[in-house]
Amino acid sequence: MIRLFQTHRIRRIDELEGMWEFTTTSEDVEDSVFPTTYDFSLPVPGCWETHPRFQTYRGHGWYRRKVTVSRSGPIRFEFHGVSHTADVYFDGRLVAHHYNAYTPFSIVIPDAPEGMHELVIRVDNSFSEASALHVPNDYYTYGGIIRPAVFEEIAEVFVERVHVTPIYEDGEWSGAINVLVRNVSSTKRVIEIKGRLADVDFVVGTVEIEAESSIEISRTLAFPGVTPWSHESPQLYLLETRLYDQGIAEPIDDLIERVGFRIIRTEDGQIRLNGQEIKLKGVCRHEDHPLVGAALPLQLMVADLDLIEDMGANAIRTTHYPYDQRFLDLCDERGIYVWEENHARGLSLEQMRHPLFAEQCENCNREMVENHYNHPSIIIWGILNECSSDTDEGRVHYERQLRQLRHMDASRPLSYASHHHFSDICLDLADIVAFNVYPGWYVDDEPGHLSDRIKKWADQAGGTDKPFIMSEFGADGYYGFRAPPRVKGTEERQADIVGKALEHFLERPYISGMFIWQFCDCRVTEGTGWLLTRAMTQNSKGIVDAYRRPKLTYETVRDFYRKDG
Ligand code: ADA
Repeated sequence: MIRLFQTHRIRRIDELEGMWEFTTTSEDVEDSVFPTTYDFSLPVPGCWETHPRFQTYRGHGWYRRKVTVSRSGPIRFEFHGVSHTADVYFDGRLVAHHYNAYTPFSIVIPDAPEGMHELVIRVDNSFSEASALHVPNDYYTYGGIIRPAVFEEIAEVFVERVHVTPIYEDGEWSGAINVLVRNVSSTKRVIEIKGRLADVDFVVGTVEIEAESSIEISRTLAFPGVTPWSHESPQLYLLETRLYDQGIAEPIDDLIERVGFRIIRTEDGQIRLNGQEIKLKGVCRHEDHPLVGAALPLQLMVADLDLIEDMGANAIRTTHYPYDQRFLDLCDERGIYVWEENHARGLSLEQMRHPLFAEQCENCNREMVENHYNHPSIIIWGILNECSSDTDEGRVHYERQLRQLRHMDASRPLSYASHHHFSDICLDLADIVAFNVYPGWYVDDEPGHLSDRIKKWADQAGGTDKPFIMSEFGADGYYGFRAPPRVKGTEERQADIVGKALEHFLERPYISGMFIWQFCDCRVTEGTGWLLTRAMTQNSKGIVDAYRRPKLTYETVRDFYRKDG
């Protein structure tokens, strides 16, 4: 399942879920040499670490399967996450190269002959020279086709993407609809796009589209009487778009999206949804589970959200990468507010100087916004967690990436989580000021005082009148380790630290939101240095452990989040 609703009624699609053949090759083997035998069979979606032979394997993994084209013509593949580099071969020909585990990509083959074809994907999760964002880190970069993939038989002209931007003016809702149409044929075509949303039928437009090109068609329409989307009432509407080729009565292609009508703004130091101030009571989370790695099935996503909601939280920060769209669909349905961020955690200035850093970040930003634009749950785009926002050279990257995001989406506030409490120089660039703080864990400060001091400093460092968020705070707690002296690492001490922070943060009116680090324990990359030698090779600051068993902190969070309105 790629989404929680049907995305096409006309286009023929086949999910590529199931067992694929699998093998590995050493990195010294030349790129052009294909494996001759595939001795294993692995599930897709899935991570190869779930197989006993590959629990710590890092390198090249080859996936192979057959696809059947029912008629000669254009076909399309959509991969929602291959970790972390993919080379896709169709009948032995390289048709795509993609970097980044956490963003979707698609491939069109304009002239696939009818019959059976071979699809091979060489996946690479090694920390090579070519990787600026996937580096040994405080989470694990798994290997495999970790998110769903689909195979589609498309028309020569098809709907590539639809974006809807909700507008609220003079007490009325409308929506700016933008449709991207692509012509993969060798002739110019005239097409018409029609749609239906919230019981309104409409024509988006009729256009001429050149051979082998794309075109955008836009129209703003009124949608009277829609119920706005909010946490309390997460009302969603299906948007059906149909594409008509000139002279043909029946539509030749379609795309169904889901939208919610809501406006998210920052004003007077507050985050406002549909004009009302909201407070984010959230958790940070990694997509990770010992049994499935980063390839969480729907059941586990639902179970995570059930626990998160049970604690009284209303928000999630997708640390530290864009999420699986099924999870975002669930957040849309449940009215969970989402801070979604690009993929970059704790990169030093040295690491930001990697020659591919800017390009890989910009691709990640673009793929994140293009694919996740319609989710009403996403209320903040974030970038570059704990990177070098305290240097002039780092600022160039923050400025460029925030400009890129603003250009692609002017409807959402932007932020980044900083750990440079008294030396950050990029606060003026963001709409929301956000700091990761660890009072009681990495520093001894009392949480309220620390927060007040940072706020005071941020106000004169470019952050004045902007909402202020505590984007991380927490402490290690090893599941089952309980001891009367409440030493660091016990469940008791973790609950004390998180409880004290919540007590102080929740009572401060200037704090618009908070995200506890973190929802569940997660695997980290093994290495040297304090970060990569964490006990049990995991980050143990979860409120629940890696298997989702609640620690003492769970009750503490539940008490505070539920008590607070
Ligand atoms: C940072 C970082 C997290 C995690 C955390 C910790 O704030 O953003 O990814 O590493 O510290 O546990 O130390």
